[in-house]
Amino acid sequence: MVEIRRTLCNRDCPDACSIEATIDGGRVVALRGDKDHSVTQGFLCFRTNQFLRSQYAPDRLTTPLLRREGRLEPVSWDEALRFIAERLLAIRAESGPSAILHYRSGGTLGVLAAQASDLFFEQFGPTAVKRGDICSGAGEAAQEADFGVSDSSDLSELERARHVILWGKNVATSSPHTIPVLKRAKENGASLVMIDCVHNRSAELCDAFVQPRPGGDFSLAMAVLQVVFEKGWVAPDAATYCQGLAELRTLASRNSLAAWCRDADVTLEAAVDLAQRLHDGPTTILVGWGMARRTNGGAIVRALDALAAVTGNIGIPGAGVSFYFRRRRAFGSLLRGLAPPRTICEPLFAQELLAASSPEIRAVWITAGNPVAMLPESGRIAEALLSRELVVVVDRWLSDTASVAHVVLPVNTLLEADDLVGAYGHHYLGATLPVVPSPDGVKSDLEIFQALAVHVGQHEYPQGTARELKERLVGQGLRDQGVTLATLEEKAVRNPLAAPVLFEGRRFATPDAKVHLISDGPSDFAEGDREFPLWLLSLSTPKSQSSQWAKAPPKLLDVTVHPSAAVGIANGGLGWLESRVGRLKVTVIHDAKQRRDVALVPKGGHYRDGSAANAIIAARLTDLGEGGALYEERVRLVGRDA
Ligand SMILES: Nc1nc2c(c(=O)[nH]1)N[C@H]1C(S)=C(S)[C@@H](COP(=O)(O)OP(=O)(O)OC[C@H]3O[C@@H](n4cnc5c(=O)[nH]c(N)nc54)[C@H](O)[C@@H]3O)O[C@H]1N2
Ligand SMILES: Nc1nc2c(c(=O)[nH]1)N[C@H]1C(S)=C(S)[C@@H](COP(=O)(O)OP(=O)(O)OC[C@H]3O[C@@H](n4cnc5c(=O)[nH]c(N)nc54)[C@H](O)[C@@H]3O)O[C@H]1N2
Ligand SMILES: [Mo]
Repeated sequence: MVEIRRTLCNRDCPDACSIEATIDGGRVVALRGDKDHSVTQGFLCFRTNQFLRSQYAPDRLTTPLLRREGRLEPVSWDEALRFIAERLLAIRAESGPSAILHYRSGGTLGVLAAQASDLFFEQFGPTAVKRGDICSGAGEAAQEADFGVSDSSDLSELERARHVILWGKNVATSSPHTIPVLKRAKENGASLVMIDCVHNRSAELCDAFVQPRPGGDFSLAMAVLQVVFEKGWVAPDAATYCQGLAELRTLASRNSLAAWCRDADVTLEAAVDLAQRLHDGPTTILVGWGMARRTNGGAIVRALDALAAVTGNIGIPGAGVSFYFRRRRAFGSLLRGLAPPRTICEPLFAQELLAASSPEIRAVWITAGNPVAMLPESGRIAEALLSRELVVVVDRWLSDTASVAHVVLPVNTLLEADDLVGAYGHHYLGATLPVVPSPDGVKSDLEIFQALAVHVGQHEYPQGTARELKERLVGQGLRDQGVTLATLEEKAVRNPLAAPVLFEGRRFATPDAKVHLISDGPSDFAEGDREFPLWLLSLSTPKSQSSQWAKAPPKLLDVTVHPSAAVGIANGGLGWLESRVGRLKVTVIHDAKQRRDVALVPKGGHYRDGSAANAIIAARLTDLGEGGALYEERVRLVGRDA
């Protein structure tokens, strides 16, 4: 019998789509976007359209693996869990819980899966956990400093904008469900501008395109601010809701307009044009996550916040500066919130893990993440993990990280998840419901910890069903608004706790309710690097979700450069991409629309294939929020025979 079942996508993506799965004879045979979900609008992205390949991949793990004499071999759950329990208990007894690190990343945005894992390690210790955020650390910290909170108005508010600026944000790849909203905004008369150091497919949607140098956005924003101040385009009441206006003006006057523009590598006209747009009417700046992954990423986002605030583009319909949607705040917590005894900075994972002493970190539990491929200095991460006594990885496939584990535990997929999700690109919340049961031998994150809790004698760990725990996670705030678990299971619901227009009345979440404008910034202009002249940008590709590829990942990394930066290597030819950290063999693609100082590669290549960009990227921090400055590496191309 053919049946349609609905669930939400739990991938690390802003869109959190509602999926309609067609089930035939107990097997999912087709996936489609839900027409009734106001953001999904009946279509799915390429990688989720292709997800059945992963769901039914021949190499999907359906039994725990245990390393014996160097090789990972299938074992029973009982044996795997007994092995883990014995070691975790011994390590805790001998060295204390800070010798155990729990690392969780974004494999699922399910609130229950995340808390099931966090709760186990809070109760078991609390143990060491990660600190900072490889993905969005700088941007979130920037917005928290400025506004007290990082959140957004409704996505549909874009339809009321006069101008929308995609600032370092590639909606065509990373949040395709924003595109229909942008198209409606255009129909309503809005103009779209893209500011990106890369020419990408989102440019096709836009009326204007500015292509600054990587990281030149701070200087560009200062140039625009200078124009705004000089033309008297500061909102008349800005002083009533902004703190630090005079200091901001001094900062923007630190250099001449020409000098700021030269550093950003944009024309003066481009800066004036942006200032005019911000003055012209409600303008929303959509700030991409990628742009903040640089050493001055926090200052850049703070400068964009300031631009929006002083021009009055905040707290009114159609305006704002959107970086993130607070996807978790409607949900409750199963945790007590105990402080961890130790933290390991995520972007500096290898170096902090290796340096930790008294006690050393002896065991690492990795869930919903593939740090060997996705964190910088892949080689050192593999080395750091290989030198631990116990590494457990919970995943559905043998990722680069699972390959170096002592134990691998097979977990369910997004089509089998029983959870709750919010989105970081809109305000809809909903429940995921298994459209098919997990294959025999596979457990959910919750079931894994429930079983392990029994083995280690952690009696306080909740042993109820997923549904019972989901009931607990639907917070009182939601229930007061009439939203229950049953409502969320029925269909995705707009979070009633989120205001349609953020900061309406221009009251902010800072202690004095004002915007705290940036008053200082990076003082150095970018310097060229003669030896390594290209900035390496490792960017999202439609073909994968980070290291999870819809089809087999490329064995050789494709690097896209301007023809004049190809050092004589023909289009389609082979070469080496070298950084100060290492080198990778690559296929060179020419693209005359790109800047001459960038090298573009897809993120998420596999370390074991020699296609992980992170193998040649050094671990560096952003200026704020302990984010990863992943896009700061300088590289060079060299010919094949070099
Ligand atoms: N298909 C697909 N979609 C994804 C993902 C995926 O792996 N694949 N990943 C998901 C994840 S984890 C996240 S965090 C989100 C966001 O995913 P991100 O990959 O962060 O995407 P964007 O926000 O579009 O930001 C990237 C854009 O910033 C630009 N950029 C980089 N540096 C600079 C700069 O210095 N200046 C300017 N002006 N632009 C710059 C890049 O050229 C690019 O267009 O998307 C999610 N969506
Ligand atoms: N060079 C470079 N590096 C980057 C980036 C970049 O742009 N350039 N982007 C960064 C960004 S934005 C991010 S968010 C990180 C992402 O880094 P990761 O979160 O490590 O990314 P994934 O490769 O998607 O790894 C998630 C893993 O979780 C597994 N998984 C899926 N569902 C479940 C589940 O229900 N339970 C469990 N336990 N596991 C599950 C998947 O199979 C996958 O192996 O990478 C960062 N790294
Ligand atoms: Mo991310």
